[in-house]
This record gives sequence, C-alpha cells and structure tokens, in this order.
Amino acid sequence: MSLLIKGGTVVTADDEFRADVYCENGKIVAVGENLDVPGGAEVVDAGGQYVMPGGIDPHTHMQLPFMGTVASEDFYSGTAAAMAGGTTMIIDFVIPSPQQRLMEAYETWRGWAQKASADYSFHVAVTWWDETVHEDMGTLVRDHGVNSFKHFMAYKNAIMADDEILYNSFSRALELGAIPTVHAENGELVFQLQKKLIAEGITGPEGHPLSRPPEAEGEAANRAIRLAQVIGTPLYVVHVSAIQALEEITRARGEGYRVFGEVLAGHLMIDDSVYRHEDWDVAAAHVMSPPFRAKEHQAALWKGLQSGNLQTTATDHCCFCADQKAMGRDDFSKIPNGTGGVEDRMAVLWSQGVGKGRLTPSEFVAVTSANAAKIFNIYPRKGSVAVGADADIVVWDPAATKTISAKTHHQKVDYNIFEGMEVTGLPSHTISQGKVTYKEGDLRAVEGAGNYVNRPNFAPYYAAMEKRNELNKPTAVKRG
Ligand code: DUC
Ligand code: ZN
Ligand code: ZN
Repeated sequence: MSLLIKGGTVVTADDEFRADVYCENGKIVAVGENLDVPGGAEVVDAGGQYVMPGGIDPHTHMQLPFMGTVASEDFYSGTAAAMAGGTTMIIDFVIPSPQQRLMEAYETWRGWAQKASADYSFHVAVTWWDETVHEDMGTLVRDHGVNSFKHFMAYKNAIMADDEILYNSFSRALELGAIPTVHAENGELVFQLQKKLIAEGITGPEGHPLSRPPEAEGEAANRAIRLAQVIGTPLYVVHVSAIQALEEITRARGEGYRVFGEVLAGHLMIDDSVYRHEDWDVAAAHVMSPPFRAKEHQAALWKGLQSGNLQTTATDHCCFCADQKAMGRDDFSKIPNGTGGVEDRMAVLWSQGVGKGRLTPSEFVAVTSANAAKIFNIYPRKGSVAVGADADIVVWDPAATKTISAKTHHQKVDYNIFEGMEVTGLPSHTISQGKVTYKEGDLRAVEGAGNYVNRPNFAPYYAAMEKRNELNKPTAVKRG
C-alpha cells in the first residue's frame, strides 16, 4: 500500500518547505522535491495546500459513563468525526470507579476502543488509593505503554482525588517516569457553591458557571503545581480555562518548573453568556467543566498559547444529547457535563489562529500535534512529517471555507458549540496509517482500523530529576 502526496508545502513545528511525501505500509518513507517513486502509488495532489502532521487531540472522552449516563459518541464515530476534521489520533481517558482496580478499568476501555478507526492511546485516572493502585500504575507503565495519570480535583463524592491521593499518585508517577495530569478545580468549593445556589433557587444552567468560579480553578492549579514541585515531578494541567490558572502555570514556568498547560478550542472561543441563553436546551448543551468563562479569559488564553505558556490544544470531546442533558432540568448540578468538538478543533484553530495572525502555520502544528506528541513521548513517530514517522497526515486547504453546524457535522451529538461559525482553512484529505480516510467530504473511516499507541515512560529524563531530588535531600542534624 503506497501513497504519494505531491506538490504541497510541508509544514512541521520547525519548518516549512516544498516537498512531496511518499508513504509505504503506514509509514513515511521519503520526503523531498520531485520524488521519483515506484509505480502503482495512489497520488494525492496537494498543489496550493499544506501537508501537515494529522492532529492529535490529547483530551477526549468517547462513550464515557458519567453522571448517570454514557457519552453518545463511541470510539468508532468519534475517531471518524476526528478524521473528517484532520485529527488522526486521540488520547482518551480510562476512568476507574473508586475501588475498581485500574487494570480492570483499563481492559474495559481497551475493549471499547477496539472499534476506533484512527490511532488512540489512554491516560489512566487515579480516583482512589491503596496498594493495588500503586501496583497497577507500575503494570500500566511497564507493560501497557501508559505514561500519564489523570487526577480530577473536582467531582466530590465521585471521582475526586484529594491531596492525599495526589501526593501518593504524583510520587508513584515520578518513580515510574510517568507524568501526572490534573483537572484543576477545587471540588469542595464547587460542591458547597452548588448546594448554596440550588437552595437560593438558582436551578438553571446559569448556576453552573456561578458554582465553578475561576478562583476555584486557580486555587487547584496552584495546589497541584506546588505539590508537584515539592515532589519533584513535572505536571500537565488539562483544559486551562481561567486567567487565574494560566497565571499559576506562567509563574511556575518562570521559576523553572516543568509545568504544561492545555487549552480547549471551546475555551478559546466561547464566553459564559451561553449559560444565560433563554432556551434551556441551548444553555444546557454548553454545560461542561470547567465552564466557559467571561470574555477577558479568552483573550488571555490566546496570549497563553502564543507565548508558549500553554502548549497544547484539545477538545475534552464528551458528547451528551438533549435528552441526556434533560436529566438536570430541575438542578443544574445534575446536567451531564460535556461538549463536543473533536471534528472542529483544527479548523477553529487555523481560522482563528493562523487566519487572524495569532499563530504561524508552524505554531499551528506545534499546538495541534507536535507539542502533545513531545509531552506524551510519542514524537517524532507522531506529530511530524519526516522519514520514519507514522503516515498520519492532513492535507490542508487554506482557502476552503464552511459554516460549522450540527446539521452537517459527523459528530454523534445533536448540538455543536461552534454552530454558525464560519471557518477558512479545512482538510481536503486526511491520511491515517498511510491510507486516505477523508477526501473532500467523503469520509472513509474503517471501524476497527485504529491502533493502540504505546507511550514509553520518560526514564532518562526522570532519572535526571531524581538525581536532582537526591541532591536536595534533607539531612538530619547531628547533635551532642
Ligand atoms: N469535564 C466535562 O465537561 N466532561 C467530562 C469530564 C470533565 O472534566
Ligand atoms: Zn476535566
Ligand atoms: Zn475531560
């Protein structure tokens, strides 16, 4: 199976140059001008277009069982929709119930993901703690290619990780050469504010952002960062939505700590007025956590991305349809949290980033694929267009336009948070494992074609960190 992408401009996170790209058996085998390749290859004409690494969405939740229901998008439909938008890999989350063995949950999610049509990998959440969690983290890193562990600092009485769990899990992650990640919101504060607002009669979706103020995110981000700093581990903060959290990340990075920040396409574009929409269904469709914020936060998040203090973009793709959102009709705290976007992230980022002069094409590649690949240790296999890399590629037509709508999207959800947004810059072809899976409106995703991607741990780097920690080890004072 061979494919020649001819006459385009290759864009990587470092470079932009004219070249053909030749792929064989799922890998890129040659990159260069006017390549002379064996006959029989399928040819994609990329004239006037960019040839970039396929997008990596490092934060999705396909078919997640959550808040009494199950996310409507499954691993097949979700990865297919992703490819319709130029994204060729997702990193989803295994989320064990408290007391459930991590390995059992991991096997369950691996089973569900068998039908994925694009490549995928898993972060594993630590939602409770005992010796078996300690042991399973080791098994996951050593034998199953997991190098990142997620911690929800919110969702009290469900999956919330308290400081004791954070301490234990961050310490174990350091030992294993894995990176901890956090959903940063102060879960106790959110819980108390939800009760207070409901008691005051604020039961509609407008209560959702009021119960999750930006300060709750800033506090949790700071707490997680400082815990990580003392323990000596790097940290990745998912879906940074508030100035307060961005400032904590920026400060820690300025102090020399290895803290990474992710921003969602939705948080860059949508403000909190959606929760006051007169139509309950529209307001509820936007309920996700952290919530969309007041306008000044979007401006700050763009600057965070431009300055490099935020490195990755994601979607937190977690779809619930109107009948599911209706579970919270009388109580906003019961509206299943989640919104979609895996299909739209690349077009929104290109249109609003490159199109508005905020990002160069290379910076676009950095924030949509290369940086995630580097942080989660699969670079340059993913996130690059280079000999030896996986042939996960998007051919990007910078002149193509469309208006985003739930009526035409491929996502299995009845609402689109970017509804009505006009975008310029779209994939003409998406190539997964060297095969064209999307061509100018024709989605050719194949159920089960996606491969699980092992992500090796960070042994050499972490060894260096441990050495540094060793040097800083406290010593007892000898007396008398
Ligand atoms: N936030 C959401 O909106 N949905 C899934 C989990 C999360 O943290
Ligand atoms: Zn989250
Ligand atoms: Zn999430």
